[in-house]
Amino acid sequence: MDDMHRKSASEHSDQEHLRKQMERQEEMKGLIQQIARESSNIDLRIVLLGKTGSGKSSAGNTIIGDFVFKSGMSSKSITSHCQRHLTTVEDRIISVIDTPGMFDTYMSEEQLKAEIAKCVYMSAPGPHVFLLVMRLDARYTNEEKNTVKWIQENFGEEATRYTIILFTRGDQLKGQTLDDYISENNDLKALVNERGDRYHLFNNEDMKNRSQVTELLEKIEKMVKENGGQHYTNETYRKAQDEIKWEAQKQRSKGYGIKALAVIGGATVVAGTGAVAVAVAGGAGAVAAVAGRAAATVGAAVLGAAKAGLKL
Ligand SMILES: Nc1nc2c(ncn2[C@@H]2O[C@H](COP(=O)(O)OP(=O)(O)O)[C@@H](O)[C@H]2O)c(=O)[nH]1
Ligand SMILES: [Mg+2]
Repeated sequence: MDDMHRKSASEHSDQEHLRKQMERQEEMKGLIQQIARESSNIDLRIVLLGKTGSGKSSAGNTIIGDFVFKSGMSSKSITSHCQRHLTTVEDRIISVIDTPGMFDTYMSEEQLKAEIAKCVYMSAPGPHVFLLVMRLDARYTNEEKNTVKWIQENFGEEATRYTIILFTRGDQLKGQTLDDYISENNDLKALVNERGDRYHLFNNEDMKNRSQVTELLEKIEKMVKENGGQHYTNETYRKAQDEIKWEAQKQRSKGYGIKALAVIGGATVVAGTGAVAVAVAGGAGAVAAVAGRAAATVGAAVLGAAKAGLKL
């Protein structure tokens, strides 16, 4: 390759890199806006972690009771991005976050960081539980041990208190009880002992069996109680939550702005203060998306409208 071609190839890859970065930023912005709209109503946040093929997506589907996450052995069905799905179980809104096997799929350092960040925003202000998903029939290999290590490295020792092991492939027990099975395997026994009774078994082939889900939710609830009713959090989560709160506030003020504009706009007969409010609200509606001061400005518009005798 001559110099000119080499230069143009490197410029192209720089541009490509920049384009990808911008795409990611846009995606994050959209995600934060969505989370800001929905997150205050969620009762329980569940994050599924584990190596590829352990049954995370299937377990997510079992919890939800529908095939919302792609699952399977083929490369096409491997989860490559974090995904979040909301569901209602017994009147409680549950947010289930499926993740790619972050420690075993090939991803660039940058992609991995972006995925973790996404997962953090999706489960902000912090998950109530990390479900560490493991195949019951897989030997507890170094890879599984690495999964445990990965959680601790990324979320700290503290995360252990919020982790429940979820074994999959319960259908392969063939009459044996889970406890018998575990007692025959020293590594598994050690892993489970570290976590008290915080483990559970799913048969994802039998999605209709809802009692396995109810029992898991009971175990999660018990653990949350033991953790003083708290969800997991750390500095990264706190920062994410601040950003989400800020976005929610922006959305609210934008909503007020639009509402004020609509109401006042339809009431132009109101003289004096009303007219001022139209001007301020109109401006604020547009500015709210970008300016921090928007809330105050919209506040003034709402106040103006109130003074003019309008109900927003
Ligand atoms: N027999 C059986 N197969 C399962 C069970 N859970 C998952 N699988 C299968 O294991 C494979 C990998 O599952 P998937 O949910 O995609 O794993 P993920 O990579 O961790 O998301 C799929 O072919 C599933 O059908 C289970 O409880 N029993
Ligand atoms: Mg998956």
